Amino acid sequence: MADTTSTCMTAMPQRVVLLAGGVGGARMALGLQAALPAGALTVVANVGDDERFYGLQVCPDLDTLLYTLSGRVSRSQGWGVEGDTTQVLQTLAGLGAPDWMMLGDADFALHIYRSWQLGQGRRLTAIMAEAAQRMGLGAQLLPVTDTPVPTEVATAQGWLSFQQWFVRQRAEPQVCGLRYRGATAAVITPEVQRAIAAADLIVIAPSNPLLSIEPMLALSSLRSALAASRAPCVAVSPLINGKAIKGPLARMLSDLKMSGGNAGIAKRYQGVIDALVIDASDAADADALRAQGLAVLACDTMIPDQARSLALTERLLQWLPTWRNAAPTSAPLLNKECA
Ligand code: FO1
Repeated sequence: MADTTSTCMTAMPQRVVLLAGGVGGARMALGLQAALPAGALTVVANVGDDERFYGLQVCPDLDTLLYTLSGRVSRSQGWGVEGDTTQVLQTLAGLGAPDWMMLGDADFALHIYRSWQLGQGRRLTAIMAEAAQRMGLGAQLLPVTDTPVPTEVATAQGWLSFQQWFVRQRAEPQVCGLRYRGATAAVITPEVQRAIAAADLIVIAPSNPLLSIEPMLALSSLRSALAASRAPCVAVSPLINGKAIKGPLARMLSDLKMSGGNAGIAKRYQGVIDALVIDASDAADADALRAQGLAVLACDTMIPDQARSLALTERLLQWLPTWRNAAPTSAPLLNKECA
């Protein structure tokens, strides 16, 4: 978090860390990758969504980032590989085996490769770095930790993994709790530690706070690294017109009786962020957020494609040097790991 009395960014940031989940995070990453100098962007990805399927390690957020930043992502889904075939899954289904998780053939290959490499004792960080290099990414892509920290959803049927709840059960069971299992013991990797220590800007993507960002912030070592950083930390709100555009966020917030709107987002990131970018449709929220000590930019935050993502990034980078009067917030965010 920045000492905003002394921070004045005048030049293009040279080392930017983006904390990101899946689809929303990947779109933000695309704009940053295009706008920043080569090698300036490090994306730190959530691994709470990871799932074992046929004994394979599936990492939806890391893979969505990998496919998006390498230009391979399915444009219609926002995840998976564009034009991928489904021979393997269809063959499994014909054998009466589970097919609830839609994995294309090329995607299967990545999971086979990753699981084989993990079985050889390699770290997830090293495997993803190699995949990113071979796929020609212009950014560094890091899992927040090499330790499994599965996000689990409490329902009337008991605790479900996130993918079991979201994909297999179509997000239908009512949510009565969330936990980030193992997060209190897990630590960020040395690569993430170094990237944050060297950063001159930290951005939190417009990803789902409960499912993408907080599973990472539940690692106390990430909070400590962010607190020790002198770089400004800016979150982009995932809300448009005060609501989540799509996905399970709105439903979860209401099931868990958590306050919504941008005030709710600011509260969730209290003590971590110095500034919040909100959509122009929510400009009326700006004064109340500023009164809490946040710097606020209201602009178009809808990023359906690379052009709009680049426009948002450029707007954000232009605005950064002007915000130094914002005072930092102080109270830490509570760890919401539930029993
Ligand atoms: N989302 C779905 O709605 N249905 C699926 O069958 C599905 C499979 C899947 C496989 C690999 C992958 O990387 C992502 C996949 N997703 C699927 C998306 C994923 O469930 C979510 O978008 C993220 O976990 C939320 O960040």
